[in-house]
This record gives sequence, structure tokens and C-alpha cells, in this order.
Amino acid sequence: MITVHHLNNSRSQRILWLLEELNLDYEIRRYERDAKTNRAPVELKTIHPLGKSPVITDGDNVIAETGAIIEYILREHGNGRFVPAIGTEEFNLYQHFLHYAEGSMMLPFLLALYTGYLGEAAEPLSPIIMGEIKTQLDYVEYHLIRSDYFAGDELSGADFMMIFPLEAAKARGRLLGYDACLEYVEKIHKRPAYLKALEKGGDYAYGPS
Ligand SMILES: N[C@@H](CCC(=O)N[C@@H](CS)C(=O)NCC(=O)O)C(=O)O
Repeated sequence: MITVHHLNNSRSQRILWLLEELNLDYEIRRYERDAKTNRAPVELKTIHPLGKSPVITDGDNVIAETGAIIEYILREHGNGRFVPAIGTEEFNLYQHFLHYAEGSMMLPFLLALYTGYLGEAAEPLSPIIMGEIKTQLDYVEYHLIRSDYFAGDELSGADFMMIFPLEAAKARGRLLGYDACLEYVEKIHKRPAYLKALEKGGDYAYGPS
């Protein structure tokens, strides 16, 4: 059985959502962020050396990185669901957004978060970082104006990846004026499986308001 090593308020919420959509049996092992530093507890490093969440175990397999976890679950347990047919434009989009979410989109958001700790010292970097955030959000908005989901008209693995950067952007008030992004987040937040995953995951700052 799959065990999700779940950190509160974290990217692993999207793995719970995927497992609920697939209606799979799984268990959750919970880890709490440090109240002062917000970092994961060191016990997570006993599961995987990076000590990050999400990480899943499934028999002898230990899989870290959300994108790799989503691909693993869909390949091993998905019965063909949420993966477009290879050779189609939808499949290319599915792969693109599966990588894009953490590979490109998250970067300027993380830079804004970390440089924010520097206060005024970070000001020279602010125009570059804010410009990059705009580039990413403009791109995603352009895509969502034309398409219901990230890989066409149906939910796919790409959506499980993309919900987190969009939720994080919304929580920081960065989606004002990005109406397609806001509608997309609201649409996902109404899905019964998403809501069930929220109940199971507990504390999550980026869910429906
Ligand atoms: N790119 C990785 C990022 C993993 C990551 O940074 N997870 C955060 C939670 S959202 C974490 O574990 N933070 C706690 C820490 O770094 O101490 C993924 O998508 O799995």
C-alpha cells in the first residue's frame, strides 16, 4: 500500500488529491513543520535524504519529488487515468506542465519568499523577480483562457502539479486580474475528491477560502 509522508501546509496535499481522485487505498504518515522555522522535522530524512515532502513509499519503493510521484502513481496504479494518449498534443502539454510547475513556475515565487526575509537589502532584486512572476502568470493565464485544464479538456497529471503554484500565488494576492487562473483554482476547489483530500490532510493554508 502507498504511504504518503505528509507535511502540513505543503505540496504533498496535491498527492492526497490525486489518490482521492483515483480512489486508491493509502495511508498518511504525518509530519509537522517547526513552529518557528517552518522547516520539516528531521524524521523526514529517515525516509529520503532530502527530507522534503511529498515523499511516498510503496513496498520497497521510495519516491521523492511531486512530479516523479505523480508519474509513478499514474504508471503503477492509475489504470490509464489522467495520462493523455502518447503522440497527441495533449500528451505534450501534460509533460510540459508536469515539469514546468516546479522547474520554472515555482522559482520566482520562492525567490520572492526568500529575498523577502532580507527586507530592504532585497530591493535591487525585486524588479527582476516581480517581472519573472508576471511572465509566469501571464503565460498560465494565456493557456487557461484557451483550455479548461492544463492538457486540454480533461483533468490530467499536469493539473495535480499546477494547482500548488496557483494556490500559493492566490494566497499571496498575486492572482488579482488573472481571472482564468482564479476560475481554474475555484473549479478545482469544488471537486469532491479535492475536498476529501483536504479533510484527510488537515492543516492547509491554500485551500478554498
Ligand atoms: N520540488 C519539490 C519540492 C519539495 C519541497 O520543497 N517541499 C517543501 C514543502 S512544500 C518542504 O518539504 N519544505 C520543508 C523543508 O524544506 O524543510 C517537490 O515538488 O516535491
